[in-house]
Amino acid sequence: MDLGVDIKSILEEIEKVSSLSDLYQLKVKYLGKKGIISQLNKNLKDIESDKRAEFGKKIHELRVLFENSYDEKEKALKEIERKQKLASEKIDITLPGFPINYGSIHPITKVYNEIVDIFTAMGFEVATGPEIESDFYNFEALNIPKAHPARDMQDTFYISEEVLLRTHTSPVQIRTMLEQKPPVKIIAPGKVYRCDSDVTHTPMFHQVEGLLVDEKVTFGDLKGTLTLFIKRLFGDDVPVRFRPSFFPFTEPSAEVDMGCVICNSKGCRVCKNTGWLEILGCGMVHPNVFKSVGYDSQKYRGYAFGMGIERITMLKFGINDLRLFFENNMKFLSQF
Ligand code: 2NL
Repeated sequence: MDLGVDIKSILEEIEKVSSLSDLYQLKVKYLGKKGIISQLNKNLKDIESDKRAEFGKKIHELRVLFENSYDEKEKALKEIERKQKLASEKIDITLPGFPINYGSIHPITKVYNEIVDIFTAMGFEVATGPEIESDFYNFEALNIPKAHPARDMQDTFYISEEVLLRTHTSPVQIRTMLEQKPPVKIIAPGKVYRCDSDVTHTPMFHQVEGLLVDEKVTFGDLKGTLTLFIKRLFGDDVPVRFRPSFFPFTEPSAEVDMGCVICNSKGCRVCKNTGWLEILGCGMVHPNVFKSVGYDSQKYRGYAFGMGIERITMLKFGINDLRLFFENNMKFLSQF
């Protein structure tokens, strides 16, 4: 009694399959509607009746054999597929992560904050004001006459004939004096603008100005305050000297030098072999400035000073190129 199929070769066929899709093809080939085993069942009715039961039993045995073999193979292939999937999705948690670049405080901001801290500890209040100013606050009220070179088109960014970008933070102090009576004790830190751009000048830079107005204020008070300030910023041992100078808004006026921190006063390129570095300008408030804000210059005296933060930062950290402050190079900035 023969079914006319080679069971051994069928089982071999299952065994040789290497993918699930090929295996499903085999299922169709044998068990599908028109499959070989299904076909045998259909032929059953043509078998002589005395042999039909035995024939049917054999077909059933064949089906069970096929199905068992099939199930086993399907299980094995699914396991292989699962392992391949797991291997391809494996994450090596021991690999180093992508580095995160942390930001840092800009050196200008650091020195700006340090200067503000020193003066607030001495009792100065921080005052701020607009960067877009009028000719009156930036020049007129500061005793800077119409023909003064500081008002030249080459130095000032004009928005219109009357409106400009402030060239110093002095207008903040003018506004403060117009708003309040003495005593006044303020510093005005912030951005200022000059139409100037080369290796040692940028169109925007930072300044801190200071103003103290009261009765009986002397040049000695100014000297003491600024000397203390410089020593707090650069160390107690740094020498400080005052030199006569000129500003339209102060009289008398002085420039303040400190011993060269680059060469320790021995003489170098930075201090041009003088052993001194200029870091501040200052003076006693000019009576014409008091007049333009309505202060009685018979009753009140004041001192004022101003400094550029970029220059002080360069001296403090030994930075020799102003442009480094504006390039946002992380390797440079993260050093501070
Ligand atoms: C410098 C010099 C200075 C002032 C700024 C000032 C302000 C008022 C009245 C009088 Cl409201 N003076 N400011 C005074 C002297 C010098 O700055 O070299 N700045 C970078």
